[in-house]
Amino acid sequence: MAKAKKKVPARPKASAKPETRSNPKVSSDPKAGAKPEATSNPKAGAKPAAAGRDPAARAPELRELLERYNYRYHALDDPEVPDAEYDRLMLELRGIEAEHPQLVTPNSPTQRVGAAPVAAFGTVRHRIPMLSLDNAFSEEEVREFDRRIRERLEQERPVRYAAEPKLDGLAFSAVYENGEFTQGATRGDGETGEDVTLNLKTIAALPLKLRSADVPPLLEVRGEVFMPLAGFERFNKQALARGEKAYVNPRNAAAGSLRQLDPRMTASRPLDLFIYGTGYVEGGTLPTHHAQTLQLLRQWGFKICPQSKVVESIEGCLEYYHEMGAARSTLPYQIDGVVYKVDDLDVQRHLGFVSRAPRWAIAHKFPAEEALTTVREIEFQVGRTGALTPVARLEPVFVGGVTVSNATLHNMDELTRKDVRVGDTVVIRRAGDVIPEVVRVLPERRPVDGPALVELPAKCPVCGSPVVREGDQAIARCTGGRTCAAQRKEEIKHFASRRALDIQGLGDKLIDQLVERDWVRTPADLFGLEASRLATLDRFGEKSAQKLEVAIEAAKRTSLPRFLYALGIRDVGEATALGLAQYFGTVEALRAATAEEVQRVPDVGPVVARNVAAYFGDAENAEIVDRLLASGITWPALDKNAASGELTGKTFVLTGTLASLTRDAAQEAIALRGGKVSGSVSKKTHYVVAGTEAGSKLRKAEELGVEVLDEAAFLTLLKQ
Ligand code: IWH
Repeated sequence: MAKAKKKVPARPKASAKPETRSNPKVSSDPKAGAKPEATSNPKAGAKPAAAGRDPAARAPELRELLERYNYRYHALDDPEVPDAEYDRLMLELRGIEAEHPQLVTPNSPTQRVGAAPVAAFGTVRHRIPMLSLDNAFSEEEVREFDRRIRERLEQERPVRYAAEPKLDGLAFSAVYENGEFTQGATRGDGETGEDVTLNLKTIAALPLKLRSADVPPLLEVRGEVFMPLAGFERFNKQALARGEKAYVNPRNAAAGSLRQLDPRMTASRPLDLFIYGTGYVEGGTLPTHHAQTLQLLRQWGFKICPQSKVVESIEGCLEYYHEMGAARSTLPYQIDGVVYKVDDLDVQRHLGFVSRAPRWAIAHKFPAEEALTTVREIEFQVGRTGALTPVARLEPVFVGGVTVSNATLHNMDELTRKDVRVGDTVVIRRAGDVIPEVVRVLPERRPVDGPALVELPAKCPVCGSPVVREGDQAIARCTGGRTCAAQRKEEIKHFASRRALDIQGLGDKLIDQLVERDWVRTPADLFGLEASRLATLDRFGEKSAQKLEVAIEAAKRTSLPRFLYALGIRDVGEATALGLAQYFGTVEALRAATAEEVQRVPDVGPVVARNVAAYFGDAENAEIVDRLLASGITWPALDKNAASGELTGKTFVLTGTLASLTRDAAQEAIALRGGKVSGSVSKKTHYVVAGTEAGSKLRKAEELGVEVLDEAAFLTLLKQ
């Protein structure tokens, strides 16, 4: 999975004005910063400027260092020196070049700042046309693609593919002559593109000089320029603040930024790029397979997408599609699908092209995440804590792979800001498993004489209790508490949910019925339900009733953190529940604690502490907790093994499948001992726990020399 990239929003130009500079996190990144040897390296030179040194000798030395650090930072994602050191060397080189203009070289790292504007772009004829890919929108289409290939090859055995994400950006070509970047172009119509050499030069991820003496004398690479999401959001915010227009999506932002006539404008945009292949090449020899070529390009200095991967068959492609689909929302950039390419380049050549697309590659698109529909109604939903959420009831629309008929409007402030009204045509977004939301209204499609904006109801639409909005908070709440059926239902849904008591088979519809019949008023009532009674529910047989009774019984064995989380105390999420459990060790100790005492728990602030104390201080809650405990809910005592914190400060990355425990259970076990689980492997990772079918994370761990634990070793570590 993708890492939450620490430097995605980076303004990597060392020349950039300070206010446009990167996320300050970057500079404080201990990975980059905690390397004292980097600054004591005599070559890197802790000395101020090159006083007394021969500038003609110092300049190339500085360029080499800067190129190397730039490569480590961008292409390898593994900075060697702190940003400040990089900046210092850049300033030194800039100083020398200002004093001795004859020493400036066209591809000096200082030359990325952006040249003078041009009147128009020249055109570049691509020596090999830049084609587009065929799209597949379903598994069947992908299997059909593979079947056609094997038919043409008269081959039964599976085809090996190179798979990679399809970035939502702009395709470009970059030509290197004798290892020096000489020309860059957009794809254009595929035959000719625009000469954007000076603009591409401002993108720090593009090497200006390749890091090997034996690159082909003429080498064209191709890739995608894109604007990472963090940079896109930041840029749009700044544009709006200046009274300028925001870009509608990262793709347009990348295209608009690369096609600026003033390269200094391009330089000021947070662009990034990946190289995904070669174009025209003269001299030298390249590997026989696509994935090998990418590895070589990375060694030469190019930035290759870290998610690219080789799979052994079309099944592997489909698995990759699902993996990337799941990772999509966590990636630092927008992707609209994945691409599969036959890995063997001879086979690619043999397969050739049909009209304008290769037979050996296909783009497998993700379902569109945005769609247009109309608002039928706007209603208010009441949540577990009484919060009223405005919800748009929609003309059903297929988006993000499912049919959506409701979308959240979050709260009154959002509703007012977006000005969503009944009858409006709206953009709906459903990204991954996130609740669908109304993104915006198309004002030009608003019906004349449509209704006014809905107002916050004064009374709860479910129970009629007064609705209050505390202070200037965005959230309005029903004051009914457990007298409100909606709050009762939601409390029980939360209690039974997967990350709480995880009562198998107790779904939302069933809970609605149980509450409506008043068989269940509070979570404690769940443990008095008998199969004979459950069997009389709508669409519920003897068998499912039996099963549910067993599941409810089984859910009594839990852990203290889960139990505390399940209670649904306001603002107590899983992390807080864990902290409370570790600090107090028993529910009795926690119940007896005052707000001041609760606040001593790490990361618990005064508001949460007050909520916790207030929860247990409430007579009805106290009775519920008593009844829950009396019904036999238990958890292993938090002895030394469980909450001893022996993994404090240790970071784990989980990859692959473990046979004896789920990912959640592994994560819980680590957290209970004070460790942390992270999504991506870096030098800071202490252990990578590798189950079966571990993929790129395992490779990365091996590359970085991070300790890898198999399942047995991991379990041993937990038992220590
Ligand atoms: C001040 N960066 O582009 C400043 N650490 O080796 C300078 C440089 C950078 C930032 C801020 C974010 C980014 C860092 C390195 C190399 C290239 C580069 C580095």
